[in-house]
Amino acid sequence: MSRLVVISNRLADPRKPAAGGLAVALGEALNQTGGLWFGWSGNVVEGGTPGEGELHTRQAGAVTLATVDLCREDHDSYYHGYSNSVLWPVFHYRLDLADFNASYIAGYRRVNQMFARKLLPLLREDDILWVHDYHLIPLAAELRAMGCKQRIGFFLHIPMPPPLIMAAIPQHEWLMRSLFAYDLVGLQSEADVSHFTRYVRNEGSAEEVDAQRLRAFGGTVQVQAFPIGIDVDEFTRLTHAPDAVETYENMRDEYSRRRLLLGIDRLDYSKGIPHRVRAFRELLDRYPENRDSATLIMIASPTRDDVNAYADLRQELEGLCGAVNGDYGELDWMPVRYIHRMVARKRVPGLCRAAAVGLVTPLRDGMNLVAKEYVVAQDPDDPGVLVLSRFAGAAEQLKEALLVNPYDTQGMADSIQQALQMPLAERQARHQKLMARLREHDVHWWRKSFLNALQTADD
Ligand code: ADQ
Repeated sequence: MSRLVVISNRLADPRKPAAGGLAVALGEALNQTGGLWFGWSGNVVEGGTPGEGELHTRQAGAVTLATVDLCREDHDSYYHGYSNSVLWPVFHYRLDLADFNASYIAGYRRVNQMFARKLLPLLREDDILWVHDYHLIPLAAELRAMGCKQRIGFFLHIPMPPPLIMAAIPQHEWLMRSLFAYDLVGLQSEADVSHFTRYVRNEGSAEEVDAQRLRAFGGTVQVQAFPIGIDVDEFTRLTHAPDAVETYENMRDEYSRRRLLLGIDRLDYSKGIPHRVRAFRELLDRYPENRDSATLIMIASPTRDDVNAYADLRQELEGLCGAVNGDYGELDWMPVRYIHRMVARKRVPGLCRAAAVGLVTPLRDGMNLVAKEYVVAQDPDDPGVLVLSRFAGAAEQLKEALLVNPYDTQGMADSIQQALQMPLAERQARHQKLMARLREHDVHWWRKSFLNALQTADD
């Protein structure tokens, strides 16, 4: 069996459950093959030399973790700059929030080149490489330029935008051409695959070699959707573990007279959090029977606080929540509880299980794992209802959720009301179908199908 080498911007110790399902799933494959995980150490060195960074290696069981430091200039242009102020907003269709500062691209290229240079001597001839996410799009091209012949796959965790939106990035052609240095490009959904295909047909005069392979920009690449799943068994175990049960019971007792609606996200503008509060306000307005009862709990963890768009979002959200509480609240009922914090992973299933409605309403999302976690945490005998944005990648799979358009405040309020009123038999039937699909396409299925496709790509 080939050794697996995973490359991602950040690493997690796969032995620690707090690392989350993805790290554990990748860790499992890395463990089986005595693999290598490579990425940024998380250290930022003040005054260091651009394009240079110290390499650190350590063992985590059978897995070698190799990480590189970044100097301040590289960190600011590669990570904050090109990755999170150009690629993240544009790939989420937010051209209005993109900052096309011309200096960022040099840092992005420099760090990808440095990663390639540091990684190359660590590689063995029959390794198989799996690169993750938008920070590292040109990594394979850099490795190939240095003579790397191993199979390399890429998985994009965020959406692939439609061609005309992609074209707003000054370096769009270079980015897309870079993807042709991979043997396999994995995307989250069929919609993403169709955006990719349309782009290369229009801009790269692509020819279809077969159903999954495209020839363009002087290369051939296999492109497929691999919707990422969660570790259903592990999340079920977590749901029945003492911390989650305690959280569930506390919530149930504390809110015994209320119906709970829950949102858990990183506080990111792609997640549609203010839109959710507006729809909740509309619910209280249009369906007054929910007053003094429906309570929206929103847990939004801090993320990239030093980027302006995030500070604006926080302010907007605080204003909206305050206004709903001020206008509708009673002495003994606060309609919205907004908590700007991360909750411990082991408590997440308990929160999900206590909520009659799970609100997952991103404006755009590659997949959205919270939607899947909410479903798995439910009591099959009395499950809650998932209200899911049609713009989340997960909507392609989770058809039995109530699919909503987060821009349509009234429509979303109506769907939340439908969820709150849904009869038990319908909730059970929908939940069963959703669970069957989540089990079939869990994170292990995702990892295995990607790696099988990579192993056989181009044969
Ligand atoms: P994210 O944008 O981070 O991931 P998501 O898929 O929702 O989004 O995963 C978030 C994870 O963090 C979930 O496991 C969730 O439980 C946890 N989490 C989020 N907020 C939390 C909070 N406040 N407290 C505790 N835990 C919290 C990117 C893409 C997604 C894609 C994933 C995986 O943006 O579209 O689904 O990668 O590919």
